[in-house]
Amino acid sequence: MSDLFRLYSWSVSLYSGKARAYLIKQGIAFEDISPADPVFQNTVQPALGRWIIPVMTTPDGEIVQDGTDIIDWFESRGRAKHSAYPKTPRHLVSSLIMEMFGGEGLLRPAMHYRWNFDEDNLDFILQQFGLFAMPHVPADERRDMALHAAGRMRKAAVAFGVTPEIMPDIEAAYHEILAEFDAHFSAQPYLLGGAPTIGDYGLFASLFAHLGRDPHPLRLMQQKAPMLFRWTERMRNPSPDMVEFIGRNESLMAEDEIPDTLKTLLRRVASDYLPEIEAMVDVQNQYLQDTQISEGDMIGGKETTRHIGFCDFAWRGKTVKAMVMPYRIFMLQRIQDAYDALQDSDRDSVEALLRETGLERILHARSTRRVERRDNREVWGAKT
Ligand SMILES: N[C@@H](CCC(=O)N[C@@H](CS)C(=O)NCC(=O)O)C(=O)O
Repeated sequence: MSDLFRLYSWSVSLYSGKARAYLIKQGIAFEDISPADPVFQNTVQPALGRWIIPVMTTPDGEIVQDGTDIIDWFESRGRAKHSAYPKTPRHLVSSLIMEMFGGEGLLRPAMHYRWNFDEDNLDFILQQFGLFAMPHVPADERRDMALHAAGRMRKAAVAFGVTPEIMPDIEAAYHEILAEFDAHFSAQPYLLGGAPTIGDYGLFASLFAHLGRDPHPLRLMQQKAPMLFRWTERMRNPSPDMVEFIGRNESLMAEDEIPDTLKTLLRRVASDYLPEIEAMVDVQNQYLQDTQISEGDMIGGKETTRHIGFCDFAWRGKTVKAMVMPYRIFMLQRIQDAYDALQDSDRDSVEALLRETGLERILHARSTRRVERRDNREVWGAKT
């Protein structure tokens, strides 16, 4: 048994980046292991009932799947150097909103810029998929197998709503998003000042493995948003890496301040992800009404089913169709739970921020049943 934490992950994997950045920034000793390792195949995967990364195993042999659960494993044991969860109300809620946006709301640009620019990306992606998935197979035999995995992911991109009709909008919106992040990271090293919080880790999911690492979007980011690119470097560096912010210390902004550049990013969540959240909640609530469910039932009936249907929503004057994944409601609940736990005066200050940024409805889009994670799986919780 290893005395280190082991992170089963790949550099090409979106959600792995979130967990890895946390381990790096917290100075936790760990080793990256490929899920092609026999221990993963023989022990970890059977325990989880599905092939999924990232997975962490602890020195005691505990298995923890999910980027957020890996982070919370350390947080709940008081083992974080800089807790990912801010102590003040607006910081906490806005950081959780950006966690959700990074992991779920930016999936369309992430998938589009990975899978629809073959001329720039495909050779690299297939080489990398082959390298990480099949390190034991000779390099010249990996490409065909990698093509098979690529075919699955292209289908997933469509299920996330990346269709030819809306590709021009995905690109136009992403160019705006790049400018907004660049403005923020020109003024702040991290989302809330001098240290990363849960929002930084969530954003790092899509903004690194896909949008900050695949050749086409990497070049775009370097050209259009060099300070965002710098943040992707900073998030992989064990040091605070704030060389351009002379004199900045490692604390969050004082007095629960939300700078204008972050308000702009919150407005972006309101325009680009809130319509989808509301549509997902509606479809999920209808599903819950139509389906016999008991508390503790596994969502989708088995580990490998992660969606319960499709939703339609309006975005930039078009209709987008996307999968409804209860995990996304789990991320939404984290925001709502944080708000619900606040005292009245703190709720007022959060509500004022959400009103100002067009996000107040995020508190009202609620599932009629909780989505919980138990034993590394998503299950239905209690009625709300
Ligand atoms: N909610 C999970 C999502 C993990 C996830 O979707 N991982 C992808 C790789 S980035 C995966 O393993 N997909 C399995 C598959 O494609 O079959 C987390 O945050 O860890």
